[in-house]
Parts: sequence; C-alpha cells; structure tokens
Amino acid sequence: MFNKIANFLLNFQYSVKQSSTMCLHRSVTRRSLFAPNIVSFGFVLMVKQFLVESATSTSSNARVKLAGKIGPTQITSMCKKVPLRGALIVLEGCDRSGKTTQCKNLVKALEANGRPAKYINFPDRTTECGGLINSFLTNKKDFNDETIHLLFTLNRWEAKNAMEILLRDGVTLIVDRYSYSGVAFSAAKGLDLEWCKAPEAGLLKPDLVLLLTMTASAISKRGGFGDERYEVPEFQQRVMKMYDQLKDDSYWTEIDADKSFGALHDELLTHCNHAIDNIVNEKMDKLW
Ligand code: NYM
Ligand code: MG
Repeated sequence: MFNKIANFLLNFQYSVKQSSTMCLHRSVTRRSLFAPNIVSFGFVLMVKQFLVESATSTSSNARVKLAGKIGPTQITSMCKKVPLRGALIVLEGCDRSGKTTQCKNLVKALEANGRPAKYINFPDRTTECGGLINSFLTNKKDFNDETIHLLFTLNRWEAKNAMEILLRDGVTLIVDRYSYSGVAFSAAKGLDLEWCKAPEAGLLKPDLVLLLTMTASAISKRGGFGDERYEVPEFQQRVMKMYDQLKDDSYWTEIDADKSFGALHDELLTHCNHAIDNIVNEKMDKLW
C-alpha cells in the first residue's frame, strides 16, 4: 500500500517538475508560470518530507535518494521568474573588433546559465541572397552601391519570421551585425543615410545594441584585415562616424573593445543578462 502511494506521489512530483522544465524552455505559459511554480514547489516539499520520513522504514534507499534530489538548486530554478520572451541583442562595431567570437561565447555562457540563446549573423551567407553578398564581399561580383545595400537588407528580411518565432519561444538571439551595419557601411560609401534606413523600417527592433568601439590606433594594432571589401582602417573610421549618427541611447550601450577578451566578455554578459531580465513587452517593437 505504501509503495503505491509513494509511487503515485513520486510520479506526480516528477511530472510537475517535468512540465515546469518544459515551460522554462518553451515559455509556453510564460505569464502564468510563476504562481504554479510556487504551488508545485510547496507540493514537492511536502512530498519530499513525506517520502523521506516514511521511506526510512519501508522503502528502498533508491527512493530516499530520489527524494533527496530535490535540493535548493532545483527549488530556486523552479521559482525563477521566466522572461516574457527572448531578448534581441545585437553586437555592432567595425571589422576586427572581436564581435563574432564574443557573440559565440555569450551564447555559450547564457546557455550554461539555463538561458536559451542562439547565435545569428548578418550577412547570412548561407542563403541564395547571402551567396550574392559573399561574391560581392570577396570581389567575385560587382554591384552598384544601391543594389548591394538592398541585398544586405533583403538578407535580414528573409530571416525575420524565423527570428520572431525563436524570440516568442523564449530564445535570446545574439546577433552579429544588423541593420546598423547595413546603414553605416552604405552611408560611409556616400549614400544618403535616410535612404539607407528606409528599407530596414519594420524589421524587429533590438532590445539592446552593444556597440564595440576602438580607436584608430587600436584598430591598426589589431591589423589582420582580410581581402574583403571595406577592410581598410580609413573606411572603418568613416563607418564608426556613421554609427555615431545612428546611436540611440535609449537602447544602445557603447563599450570600449580595447581590453582583454575575458574582461570584455564579462562586461558584455552583464549587459545581456540585464536586457533579458528587463523584457517588459511580450510584443517586439519595430525599426525605426
Ligand atoms: N556589411 C554587413 C555591410 O556592408 N552591410 C550589412 O548590412 C552587413 C550586415 O559586410 N565588412 C559589411 C560589414 C563587413 C562585411 O561582415 C561582412 P562580417 O561580419 O565580416 O561577416
Ligand atoms: Mg569582417
């Protein structure tokens, strides 16, 4: 008889935990999750107490062990307030500022902390449109300034729906370049800034833009520019000036990237966690 009750309670305990974990990952019941978690937490504590007390006399050591697995860590994670959705976080800056490696490490660090995250980069060279962009950047194809600008924009529009689904699903997106690169690089070539912004209007607005800055001398010290178009220090300086014009202090943070990899990582991670913790709207805003 005792075994039956104990088994029932154990199953219930784990199905409660299972569904909470699922919710944490899929954010299915994002708004209502907090309250049920407290209820299930109370229930699990009762079950745990019951099992530990009764199992000593009648049940196996394995069951005591199982009951013992519900410790403070699990309880804390079950009580965590789940964000309404994932955060859209963009890293911007000139070439060679270390964005790509930092983005990938941020994703790893967030995931290690139980925060679902995904790395996305623009241009996405894997699509047909991205293939054309790649041919342009590697000097295999030529397009006039307007055409390549619109191809870069199209490359973001084709990713928009998939990004929105991930964000709604609770996944934070760490994006390596976005519309701001599109506008800054094209405007640095002489195109009108407002003209460059226009086709980007309506894309998802990031919750946070982290702009990695470096002085001209710091850039030249890093060197290592490849053979791609734009990878010339003077041009990169013009791009930085364009970023200055696009900057919006309400959701941009400038970060001096001229420091050790670890120090920069820690600083960026703090900003990312803060952005995720401060999502207030389930709905995404639009550019601009
Ligand atoms: N670039 C990137 C643009 O000119 N417009 C854009 O919209 C984007 C996203 O492409 N020099 C430029 C900036 C870079 C180059 O980017 C390729 P990366 O991050 O090096 O792959
Ligand atoms: Mg590059």
